[in-house]
Amino acid sequence: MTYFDPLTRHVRLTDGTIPDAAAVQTRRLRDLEGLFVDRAAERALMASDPLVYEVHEATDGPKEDGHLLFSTTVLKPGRVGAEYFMTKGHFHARSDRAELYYGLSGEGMLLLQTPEGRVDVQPMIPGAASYVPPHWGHRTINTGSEDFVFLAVYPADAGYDYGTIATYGFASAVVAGPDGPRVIANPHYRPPASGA
Ligand code: PAN
Ligand code: ZN
Repeated sequence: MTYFDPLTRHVRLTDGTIPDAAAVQTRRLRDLEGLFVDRAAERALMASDPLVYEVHEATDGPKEDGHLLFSTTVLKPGRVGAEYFMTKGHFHARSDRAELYYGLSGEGMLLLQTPEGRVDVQPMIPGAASYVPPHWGHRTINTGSEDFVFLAVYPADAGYDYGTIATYGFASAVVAGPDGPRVIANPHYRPPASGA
């Protein structure tokens, strides 16, 4: 038997960075093209192509059944039209793999959706531990004015299916309303013909 060595990573609570991160993924507006409700506002902002979020991957452990991976997401504050900055959102490639999110700083929302288009929204603040059950697509949204940072822990073989969200979208979007964040219907959402 070969044993994987235990390890510890420091997650900086001040900014969500992991000094010994195995990798840092950067997502700019260009990487989210076509996902925001207000396409004209999206095009206008594309010229400056702002940083939307970073993913700090703690380890590069084996992407195998039985292992866990963990990372932080640092989601910047900002809006495209009235809609808040958000992650691309995905289903897991192995869609029966669950995940845990833990809010570290800032405030946001976790938007979840079944393949048939049933939506759920979980508010996330520091200390909120939110469960993403198997088969739910998930996206996070920064509804505050500072970085929204959370820790994610997930099976190493979960993988990513971005294509389903890119094709159909989420049925809901989160926009700034007069009294704070509002969840609205996404006019671009295309329900899968028979449940993806
Ligand atoms: C998270 C996400 C991270 C970035 O680690 O990957 O928040 O979001 P996108 O992957 O949708 O760009 C996770 O859910 N991992 O499974
Ligand atoms: Zn995930």
